[in-house]
Amino acid sequence: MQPFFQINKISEGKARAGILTTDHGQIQTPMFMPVGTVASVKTVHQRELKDDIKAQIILGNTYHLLLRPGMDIMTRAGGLHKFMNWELPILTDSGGYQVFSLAASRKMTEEGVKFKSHIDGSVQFISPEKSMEIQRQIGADIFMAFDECTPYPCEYNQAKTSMELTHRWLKRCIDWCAENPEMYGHQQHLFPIVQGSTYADLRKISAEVISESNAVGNAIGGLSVGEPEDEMYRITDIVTDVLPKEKPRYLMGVGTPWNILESIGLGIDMMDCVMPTRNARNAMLFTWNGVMNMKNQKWKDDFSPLDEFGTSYVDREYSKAYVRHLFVSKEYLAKQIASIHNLAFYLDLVRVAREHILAGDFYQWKDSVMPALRQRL
Ligand code: PRF
Repeated sequence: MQPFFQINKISEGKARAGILTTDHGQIQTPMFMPVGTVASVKTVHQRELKDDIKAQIILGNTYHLLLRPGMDIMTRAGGLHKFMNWELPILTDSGGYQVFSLAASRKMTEEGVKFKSHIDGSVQFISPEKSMEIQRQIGADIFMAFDECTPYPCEYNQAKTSMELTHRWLKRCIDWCAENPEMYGHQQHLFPIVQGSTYADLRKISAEVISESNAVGNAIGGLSVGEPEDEMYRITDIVTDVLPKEKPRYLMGVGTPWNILESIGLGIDMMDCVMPTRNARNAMLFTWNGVMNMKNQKWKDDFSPLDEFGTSYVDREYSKAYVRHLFVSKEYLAKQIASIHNLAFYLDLVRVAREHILAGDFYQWKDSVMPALRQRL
């Protein structure tokens, strides 16, 4: 039987290329995971995601799916794979992070988080056990422990108290999972989450506690929440030094194309972010040559392909002038084309990174492409 994670190559530094195996298929790492919060990657069809963008796994959110459509519909549909007709792997986030960023009001106790729905104001409650139950009902291949993500900046004592709560919640998550079987006949893998804000000692402790839980993969939370990029890299480096080398490491909610390459260089295998889709809807396109604002006047009569180095059909079939016109005219198609482009670019970015890890020249290659990626076009 295939192991859950197999490393093909560790480069001269910390970057690794591997293969993750789930019951819904394999994922080549390093991997970027498009975010499909409410059972939809905004503006992009499942068919395009799979065949054109070549996404190997997508993300769903416990918080959103609990509020709508709710777990009665979800379980009657037979889980999220069937509900949205996506037969490849799915990862779900546990809900806590979204409660803190979206709910109308919330109150946290040792037991869990009580909050008001941002949709209809109804009072809801998520505990570690409840989060596990919902994620079982969604049926994700990989699901996340229920954690608390500290804001930035965060006082040391608050970061420590919060991290300890996350560790106690992890134990409750593991206990619940041990007593409650999977629902749909495929395996579901729990990833615990390292917290500890920007404090090196807390991060080391958290990475040790999380490693001791002996999960098949581990995640790093609490980063990309407003801290300077150097801080994010410093903490990621500290944590990947502690987390077991033979298991996949998932950096949650990261990031820009350059964040992605730096994180891969620090030993990260999986990432997700709303940036490629959210920024696409705001006319921001990422390319190997830099960042384009498609509303800019300068594209008005530029009839060259949207992205001459892009891998998606939209890059070849539409011109910059046309896509600018669609944005200026507030056409839905603008958002769709831009989202397909950005996701295809992110997937291409990690695919090429993987090739360079395998070829043994990842760091040299990364340093050579970095300046162009960050450029404003
Ligand atoms: N925890 C969880 N989900 C997350 C985060 C976290 O800390 C982040 C932080 N960037 C994004 N998504 N559960």
